[in-house]
Amino acid sequence: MKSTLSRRLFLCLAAVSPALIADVGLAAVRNRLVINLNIHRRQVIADRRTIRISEGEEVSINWTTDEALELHLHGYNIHVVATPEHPASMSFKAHTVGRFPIAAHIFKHPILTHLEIFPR
Ligand SMILES: [Cu+2]
Repeated sequence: MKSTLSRRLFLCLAAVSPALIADVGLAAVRNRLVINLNIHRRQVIADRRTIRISEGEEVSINWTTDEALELHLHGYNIHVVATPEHPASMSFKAHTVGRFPIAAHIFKHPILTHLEIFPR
């Protein structure tokens, strides 16, 4: 289990820009899982459509986007507004297991990705 998390953190590190590596490094020391996601043309640019984490993890989902969007993590009911100039972050503890959509609050309410939180 622990090695899976380390691997995920490494993959995360490998995917981010140099400017963000310091943040991720700092976050790793504090035992926080940092997930960086980029939205381009209303789609998340990622190799997987679903984010999988474990119950109890401290998580930050950092968003960059090519247009201003209000983002909504359903279930946890976290809203943030991200713009091209101002990335946004959702930080929370994964206290509740389940599958939660993250959607953009624009016409048709498109689901960008799902967050799956598994029991420990
Ligand atoms: Cu919503």
